Amino acid sequence: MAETLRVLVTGAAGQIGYSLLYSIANGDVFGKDQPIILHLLDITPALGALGGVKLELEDCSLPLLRDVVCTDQEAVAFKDIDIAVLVGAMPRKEGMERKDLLAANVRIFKSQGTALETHAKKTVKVLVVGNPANTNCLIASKYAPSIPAENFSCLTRLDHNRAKGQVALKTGVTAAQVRKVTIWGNHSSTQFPDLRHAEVTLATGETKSAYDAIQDENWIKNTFIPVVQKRGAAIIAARKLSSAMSAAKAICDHLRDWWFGTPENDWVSMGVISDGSYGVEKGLLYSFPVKCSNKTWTIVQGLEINDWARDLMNKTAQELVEERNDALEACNK
Ligand code: NAX
Repeated sequence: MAETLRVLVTGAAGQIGYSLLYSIANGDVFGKDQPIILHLLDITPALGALGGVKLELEDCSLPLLRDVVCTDQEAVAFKDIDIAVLVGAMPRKEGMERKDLLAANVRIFKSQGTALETHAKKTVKVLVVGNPANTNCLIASKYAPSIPAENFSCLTRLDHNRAKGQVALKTGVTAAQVRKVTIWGNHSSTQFPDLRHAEVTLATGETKSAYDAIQDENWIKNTFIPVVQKRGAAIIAARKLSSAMSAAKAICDHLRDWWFGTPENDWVSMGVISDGSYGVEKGLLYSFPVKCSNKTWTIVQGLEINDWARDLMNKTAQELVEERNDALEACNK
């Protein structure tokens, strides 16, 4: 059996935490022979609910789960962890602007970046989910300078999965038959869900480009893109709560692919530190198409970018530059 992994989930008493913890503890993410110790962090008023989550985890009778540490102390939560899933944040409510969220969350991620630096293993892999995810991730990384920036990523896999789901519905196939979709940029409504390199294997067994399979460029530009961009808001409007089940599934997909690698003929979207690829400012935390192997991601290179795509990629980059600048200003206050 492998050495026990210490996996931290913050905001563990929240709705994403509730949907996520079973899958991690059940071996659905790091493998069925990987023992796990869960570190669950939440704020003090949520400790009662968190205790209830621990009781339920015990009642799941999971063979891989070795211990569950519940705490409101970062020093305990971040101690010797191998994986950090930073979910805890103030969630976006109906009508709330992302900017309102920024200042409140910068404080949280500055503190948690510092806790990573001080207490976590230097090999820790960090996935930031709490919004604004890209910028929170950048801030956490900034305050953990001895941990490689490549060990930080933010979740755009939910957007990626949403894009696959929409194409699958449109073309009458399953999501598994849709490959190579890309989410560029920010996990926000400026993101660019890109089908220009995507492929669909039709029911006949024939593989076509997504554009040829869909045969409706107008739908791609005027329905598909806004639907994916605004899906989070549509779910809040319908549920009066933000996505949780699909978010938890996307977190598992992101972590599993980072850990075990992406399939040969596909890629995934992850928010990662830009190395300047595709003209995206170096150091920006931007969602790219990536392939993973040996627990390392690499940005897919050589995709053709036309003027239309460039414009959309720049727009979302610009929003990230503004968020970053506002966040850095808030850090110094
Ligand atoms: P909930 O409000 O249900 O849960 C958040 C939990 O975080 C609460 O238990 C709260 O007490 C805790 N928390 C707050 N501050 C904390 C801190 N400083 N340390 C530890 N815990 C803290 O929200 P939920 O629906 O679970 O969403 C969590 C976050 O995920 C939100 O920021 C949300 O916007 C974000 N999302 C990000 C997505 C992505 O794709 N990147 C998609 C889903 C989701 O909307």
